[in-house]
Amino acid sequence: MRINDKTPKQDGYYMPAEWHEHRCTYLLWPEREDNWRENAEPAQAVFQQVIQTIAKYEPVVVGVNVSQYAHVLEMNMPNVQVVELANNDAWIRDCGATCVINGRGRLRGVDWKFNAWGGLVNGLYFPWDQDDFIGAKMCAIEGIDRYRTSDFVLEGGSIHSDGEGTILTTEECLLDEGRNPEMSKEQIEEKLKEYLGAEKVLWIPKGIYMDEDTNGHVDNICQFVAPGKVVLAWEDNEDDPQHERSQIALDYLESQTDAKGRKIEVVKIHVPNPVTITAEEAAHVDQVEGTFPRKEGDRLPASYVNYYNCNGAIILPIFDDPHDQAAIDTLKELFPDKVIEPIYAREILLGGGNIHCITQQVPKP
Ligand code: KQY
Repeated sequence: MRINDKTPKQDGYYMPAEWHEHRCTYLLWPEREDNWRENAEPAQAVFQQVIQTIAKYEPVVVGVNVSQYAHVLEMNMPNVQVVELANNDAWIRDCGATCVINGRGRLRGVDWKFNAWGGLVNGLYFPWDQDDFIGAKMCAIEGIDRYRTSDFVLEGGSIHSDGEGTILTTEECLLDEGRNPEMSKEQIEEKLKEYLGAEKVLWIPKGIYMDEDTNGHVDNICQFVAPGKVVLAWEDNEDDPQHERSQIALDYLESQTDAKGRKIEVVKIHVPNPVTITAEEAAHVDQVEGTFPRKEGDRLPASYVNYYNCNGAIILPIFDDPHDQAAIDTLKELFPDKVIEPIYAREILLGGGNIHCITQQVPKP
C-alpha cells in the first residue's frame, strides 16, 4: 500500500471518536520478562480475557511474536484472528496506527514514529524497532494507505478525538524532552491538527499521578464520552497528590470550549485507592539494565478512565476496590445502550498501563 505525501487533513481525512463503529480491534500479546512478571503468564491470562470479551462485540486481531504463536493459536478463540507480528512489547495503542476516515467511506492509517516513550532520553526500553513497524504492518494487514510521520514522535495513548474537530492531550507528555524536543508547542499542535484532521487541541496540563512510564498520557486521566463531554479521573482527598492534578485539569477543561464552540461538560470518575506493587509482584520481574525496575511499594497509575469503548460495550479495568462500583454505575449512565464489561486488570497495570493502552481500534469507514 502507498505512503501518502500530503497530510490527512489536506486529503480530507480525520480521526473519528472511539465510539464510532469499529471494523475490529487490534492487540499485541505480552511476553517480555523485564516488564511482565512470572514469564508474563498472569498478564497473558488477563489479555486473553480482554481479547475474548471484546470478541463478543467485534472481530479482534492479535499480533504475536513467533515464539508465542502456537500458544495463542491453540487457544482457538472465536472471532479472533492470530497473526505473527514481531513486537518489543504489547502496547498497540501507542505503537499501532491511528486510523483516519473521510466522509466518502475511505480509511487510512497514521503511522507515527515511535521511540518507546522517550527514546534515549527517558524511553522505557531499547531497541524499539519492531514496535515502530507495527503501524505500517497494521496498515498492510488492513490493506489501507498510510501516512508516516518520520519527523514526529507520538503515541496513540497521548491523544483522544471527539470526531468533530477537537483533540485532547496533555502538556506533560507532548512537551516532554524525550519526544520532539526541537519543536515548540505551537508546532506540535499544528502536527496534531494536520494528522488528525482537527481544528482545536485541548491541552490538559498533567496526566495521572505516577504515570511516569508514559509521561502522563491523556488516556489515563480524561476521555471524551460525547462531543463536548468528557470523563475525568478524580480524587476527593486533598492530601493525595492526585487531587491537585485532577483539580487543575477540571479548572482547565471548564475554562475551554471545543472546536464547535461548545463548553466542555466534565463528569468525574473517582480513582481507586492507591495501588502499590507488592514484594511478591516486584520479585518476579526480570531486572535488566536499561529498563525501569519494578520496586515494592511503588504506586501505580490506576484509573478507570483507561477503559476501551468498543461496539456495544465498555471494557472497564477494575481493581477490587470500593470505587469500582461507582465507576461501573457512572459509565452505565453515560452509555445506557452499551454493556459494561468490568475486568480485574491489576496485572495489566503492573506492566505500566491498562485496557485502553493495549487496544487499538480500526473504525468502519
Ligand atoms: O500505558 C501505556 N500506554 C504504555 C505503558 C508502557 C509501560 C511499559 N512498561
